[in-house]
Amino acid sequence: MSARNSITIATAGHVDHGKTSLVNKITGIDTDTLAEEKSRGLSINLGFAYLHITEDDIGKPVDYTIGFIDVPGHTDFINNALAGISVVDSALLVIAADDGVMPQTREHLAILDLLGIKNGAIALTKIDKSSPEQIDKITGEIVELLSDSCLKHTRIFPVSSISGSGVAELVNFLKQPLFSGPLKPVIEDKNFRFIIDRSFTVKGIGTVVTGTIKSGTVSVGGSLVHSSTGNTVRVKALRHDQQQITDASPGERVSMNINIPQQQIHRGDWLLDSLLNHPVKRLDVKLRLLQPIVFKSSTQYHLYHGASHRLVNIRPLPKENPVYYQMSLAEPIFALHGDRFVLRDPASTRTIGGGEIIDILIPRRGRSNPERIEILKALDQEDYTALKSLLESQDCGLDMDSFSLSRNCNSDKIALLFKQLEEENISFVRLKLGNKSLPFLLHSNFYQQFCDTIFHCLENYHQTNSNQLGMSEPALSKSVSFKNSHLLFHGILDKLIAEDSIKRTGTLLHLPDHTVKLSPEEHTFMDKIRPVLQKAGYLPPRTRELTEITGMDLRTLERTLAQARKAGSLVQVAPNRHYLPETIMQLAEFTETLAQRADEGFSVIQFRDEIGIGRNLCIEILEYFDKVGFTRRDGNNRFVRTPKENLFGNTLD
Ligand SMILES: Nc1nc2c(ncn2[C@@H]2O[C@H](COP(=O)(O)OP(=O)(O)OP(=O)(O)O)[C@@H](O)[C@H]2O)c(=O)[nH]1
Ligand SMILES: [Mg+2]
Repeated sequence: MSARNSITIATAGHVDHGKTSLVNKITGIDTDTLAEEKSRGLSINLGFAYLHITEDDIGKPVDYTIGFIDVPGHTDFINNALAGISVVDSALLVIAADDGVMPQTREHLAILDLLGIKNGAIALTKIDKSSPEQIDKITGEIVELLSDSCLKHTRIFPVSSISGSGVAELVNFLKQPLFSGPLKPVIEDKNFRFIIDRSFTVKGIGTVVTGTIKSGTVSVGGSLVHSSTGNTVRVKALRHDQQQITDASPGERVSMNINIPQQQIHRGDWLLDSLLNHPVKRLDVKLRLLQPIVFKSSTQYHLYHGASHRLVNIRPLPKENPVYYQMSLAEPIFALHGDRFVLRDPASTRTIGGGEIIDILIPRRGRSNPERIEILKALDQEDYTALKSLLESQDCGLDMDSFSLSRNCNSDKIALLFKQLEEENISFVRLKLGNKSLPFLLHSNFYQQFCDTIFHCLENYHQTNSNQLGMSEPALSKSVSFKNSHLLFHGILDKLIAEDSIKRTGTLLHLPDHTVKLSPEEHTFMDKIRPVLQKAGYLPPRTRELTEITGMDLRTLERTLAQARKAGSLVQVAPNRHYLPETIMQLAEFTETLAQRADEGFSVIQFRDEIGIGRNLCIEILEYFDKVGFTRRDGNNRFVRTPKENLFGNTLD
């Protein structure tokens, strides 16, 4: 990884207070590049400039850079200012000594505060135009202004961009963090996120985007997802200011040459690790309001997040004394837990508040019930404490796929979190649920409670139904009154089955030592019909035909069939059709293979054509599969819901 060390600082402050002039004095670069900026004498769009430091204080060669994002102060261009300030960790608040604290000084400071930007400095500009008394007076005003802000410990540097007085001291202060060791964490534990603030086309090169790396690392040749189109892009080249580089890390401002048309790219888009390609339209947030506001559910407010701007509806969670709020967006956003944002009023004339995103994976129901608020409180903590609180309080367990997406934890971070839990002797089980890639965690106390109720329920069932092999999964779930998701119940059963604590035979669940004794007549019956059914395969004889084969009268046959079903020896698919459990497994395997080839689902006709049995019997088989939860019907098509082993288990030995 690169030995470069860099910080990015955004300017802030009222119009005409000397932000652009100061950046120019420090870097030698005029960031007002637009003709309109020149003619009006003010900044409109964001400007970018770099100060490269090649020697440290004792003359040793170093590769350090201070990147500046110069923002416009005029209130008309606040959108641009927000896009610039939202992506940095440090700020340079510029206040002119002749003018003092003005409306956008206050507003920009409030924004820095809402975004939690604590690093930076205050430049008191135009001291060449001001008397010492005036400078003292304004310094006093500034100290007062900063006293309850995040910049209260920040130093004030009197400077003149005309004479250059005070500028060297300011630069010395700004570059200190670069000299005090690497700014980046030793291990990067987050996946890659890059906020695009500009894009253009370079002849012979193609599309170039510039922006700031919010987290993770990137290398030339890497592949990323472009947020608003979902397209995969390849990083053809990387630059840090003028310098070609091979990789880059968090906090760095870089430009990337990528292989998608420039017209598809807008300020505020992201380039992301594909794991983070998850647009959302609802966010649960912690909000700090500058003044009390009663949000009207029909009114839209302006949300600034990263370099993006969206309209949102806001409602408190709950209505009385809320700390948390839910924002609903018409256009999706790529936000994650911990991201900061700023809110402006419906007319976008003033900043009304801002805060932190708490959750992006919002349940459909119960957005403000007490249980949900408890979850939000747990989530509103650093990663390990949040994980631990949720694990200890939630009997519905913890989906680590969701946790790691929402909080951008990479696999190293997840491994570290698990290690921390183990070190603290927090006992939990890992369940494999559905197609999730990370385990689902359940605290051992809850797991044990669930297991005890399941064992208890099966014992009772076996006692009162000794002639039945066991219960189906839905029946068991109902009888233990399992209130959490079907997927979790299934995961717990899978674990119990894997540990041989319970058994699944056909579709029936039972304790391992529970078997059903067939009467001698039933044994003889099974011995007789098993080879017949094996030979018949997918097309078993109907009940009536079985009377002929067995020589039994219909009533006796039906009674015997019912007993064989309870014992798990036969499966009834339709009123007059019984299969051997192993044939059901073969049918399920056939269905799985068919479904794998048909992304859009498969029809009865396709099923019939491939399996080569009559349409009516096909419908009976598929309806049976629907009923037991193996397949799902949507119009004319069917899909497989779960791997066959999850439902049909071991066939009888
Ligand atoms: N005398 C004096 N004039 C200054 C100083 N700094 C800036 N100016 C002048 O103040 C005017 C505004 O300066 P800018 O640097 O464009 O101010 P800005 O804060 O970037 O303005 P916006 O980007 O539009 O918000 C220009 O005419 C500058 O020449 C200074 O230290 N001393
Ligand atoms: Mg300017």
